[in-house]
Amino acid sequence: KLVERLRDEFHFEEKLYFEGTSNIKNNALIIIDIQYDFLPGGSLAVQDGNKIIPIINKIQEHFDLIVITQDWHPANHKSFASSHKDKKPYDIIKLHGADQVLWPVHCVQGSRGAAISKQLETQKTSLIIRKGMNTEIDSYSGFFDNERLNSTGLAGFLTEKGINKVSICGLAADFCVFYTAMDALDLGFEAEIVIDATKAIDPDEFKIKLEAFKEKGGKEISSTSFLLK
Ligand code: VGL
Ligand code: ZN
Repeated sequence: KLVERLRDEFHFEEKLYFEGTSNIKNNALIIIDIQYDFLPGGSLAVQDGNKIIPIINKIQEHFDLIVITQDWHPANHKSFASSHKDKKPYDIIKLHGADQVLWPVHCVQGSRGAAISKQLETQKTSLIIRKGMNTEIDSYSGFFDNERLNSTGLAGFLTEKGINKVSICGLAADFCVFYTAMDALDLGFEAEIVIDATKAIDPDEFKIKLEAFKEKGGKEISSTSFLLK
């Protein structure tokens, strides 16, 4: 597993990083794409997306390490319907051999829609990972682009910080949250989705994907279980 390999490569002292620390110290919070375009009024708004922000703000105090992701596309990104002739949002095309949902233009680099919501508390955030910059390839996961050609460096960062478990929340549950969570498991992290701190574009689709995540060893957790700690 990558985590183990990185541990070896960085010569981590298991003692220093893993022993005697509370579980939560080894547990990072990954907040996915709380950007205006995914919030009510945005171009790819997730219904009630704004309602999870206070919950995300509340659980942050239970984590020592917090990472945010930010969808960050060039204006001519191939995941946009507008980049293809005679296509409309939510059509599905083949892009480099793989199915690609075409989206409305969203999270264009430097635009207001791409900005992280001011309602999200970010004082405790150590790292903002940007993704989706390659015009040709979409990037739902915070770890890799959809073709796994490029890593964002997030796995190495987390591993160097002694993280072995990630809790994932944010938008959208059925895309960026789900694929980040699946990649976390693939990379050897324990992973859980904070179920009341995420909202889906298509809740039915998310139900199916959540089952696949749990089948793979992922967990579903409620924010209330942190608040009880
Ligand atoms: C997302 C679709 C396109 C997400 C990003 O954040 O879930 N979904 N780009
Ligand atoms: Zn996107």
